[in-house]
Amino acid sequence: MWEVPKSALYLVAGRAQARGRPYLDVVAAALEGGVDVLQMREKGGTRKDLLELGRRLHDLTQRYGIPLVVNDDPQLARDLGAEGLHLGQGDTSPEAARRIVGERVFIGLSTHDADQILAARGRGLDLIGVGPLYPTRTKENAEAPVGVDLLRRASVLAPELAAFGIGGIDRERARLLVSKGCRRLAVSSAILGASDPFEATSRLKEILAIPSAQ
Ligand code: TZP
Ligand code: MG
Repeated sequence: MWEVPKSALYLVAGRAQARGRPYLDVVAAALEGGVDVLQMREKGGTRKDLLELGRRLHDLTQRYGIPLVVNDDPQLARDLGAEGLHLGQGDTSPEAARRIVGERVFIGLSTHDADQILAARGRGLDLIGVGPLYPTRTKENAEAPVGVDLLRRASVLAPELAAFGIGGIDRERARLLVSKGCRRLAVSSAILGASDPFEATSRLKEILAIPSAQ
């Protein structure tokens, strides 16, 4: 099982976000820039198509020695031999997903308020996403922004779960989050939408390495 680093850059990646550029090249540039964990997040596609894409992404993540997380679909995670699975509040329950993927896969859950963070405890989960912290255009029908304080509170509400802030995080907001001691950040457009995804990733990693005042 992946041990989540105290400081980690989590890339949530979907083909729709590569702005017409070759998707795998964009992801490879991000991995070269230092992404610590990659999530495959596709909201459509046939089984065959998703398996093919997943295998390519898994080849890439293995080359860089980082985990691949599959969004929404425990069976796909299992078929790909992915290291992680990520669930939303409306997806398969963590317990049912655990029965499908087995013990060696880490499972994350999206949370949007304090009650959901508390309810995530004791369900065999390893990490949570907390957000959207800021407005985002990447997720369709995204919830209202939850604010940074909820991410900070997550470490008190559910200390055993690694909490990643997500949603609308750009370079400037990453700096702010790090200054508040938040070093597990998940981004999508800040990297995939950047004109130079390698540089965008490297800069975010530099920010995560800045010592915080607190
Ligand atoms: N869940 C909450 S916000 C979000 C997801 C998948 C999208 C994050 O993308 P971006 O581009 O970093 O706002
Ligand atoms: Mg989902």
